[in-house]
Amino acid sequence: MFRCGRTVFSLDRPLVMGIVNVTPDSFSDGGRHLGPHQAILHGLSLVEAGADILDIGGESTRPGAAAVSVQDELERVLPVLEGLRDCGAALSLDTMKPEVMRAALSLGVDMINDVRALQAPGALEAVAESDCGLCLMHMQGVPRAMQCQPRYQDVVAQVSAFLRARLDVALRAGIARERLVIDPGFGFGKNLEHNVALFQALGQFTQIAPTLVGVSRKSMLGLMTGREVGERLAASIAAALAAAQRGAAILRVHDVGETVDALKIMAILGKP
Ligand code: 7PM
Repeated sequence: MFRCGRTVFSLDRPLVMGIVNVTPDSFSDGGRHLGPHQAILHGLSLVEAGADILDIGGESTRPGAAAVSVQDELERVLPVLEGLRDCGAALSLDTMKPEVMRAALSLGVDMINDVRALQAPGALEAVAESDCGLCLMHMQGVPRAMQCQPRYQDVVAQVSAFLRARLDVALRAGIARERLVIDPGFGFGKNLEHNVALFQALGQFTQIAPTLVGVSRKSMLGLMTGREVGERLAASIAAALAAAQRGAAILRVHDVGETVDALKIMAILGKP
């Protein structure tokens, strides 16, 4: 079960989280969703396509990205949250800033997706009093430099130890277990070998907590297929299905309609 603000998901099938970028520098969308109006329309189209959750991000966490101020992030994101509040999907906000979390929660956001796993001072306190769902993600380093020389002794052991520790901290802060999902953070301070090892170990992560997987259009798929970012749809669908087969609870994707169709086929034809 996943308690996520206004919605309680049973997790009897993988949920599809559609990505709504409000950043002008988003690599995957080439800035197409610049501005609240465009982002709202895009979000509505993803709901129409079958998204269970919309993940709205106003601060780019991409490798090499520059930091965004609290004020800029709020200006980008709040109008989009307001415009999508009653869209029919749960609303997630992709942020690492406690001030942004608080403002979004007071607007009724259902979930906080934090690539820093609530390590920012004040982040735990900002979410503890609410009933929002939370995604705790692993990242090595900071977005600006994380892809420089990622190194691990044992990537699966280290990432799972980190996520267990953050889960414990959240539980001790009074956050109910049913509100928490974990995420190995594909591409966040990991090379291809690390990403593949983590993916193949998804079964271990799902034993810790419901697991979110975000690999849509990522460079790991580019490295495996030789495709540029605009040509990674088939690879993204295949990766989403592989994640679902390994027990992922939530699939974070750009191409919602295609992923929903693929999951429908797998639910019937892929039965053991
Ligand atoms: C450039 C590189 C732009 C990477 C955007 C990205 C995840 C996430 C992102 C993820 C969770 C993207 C990423 N990825 N949040 N936010 N898990 N929880 O492809 O894998 O959208 S940003």
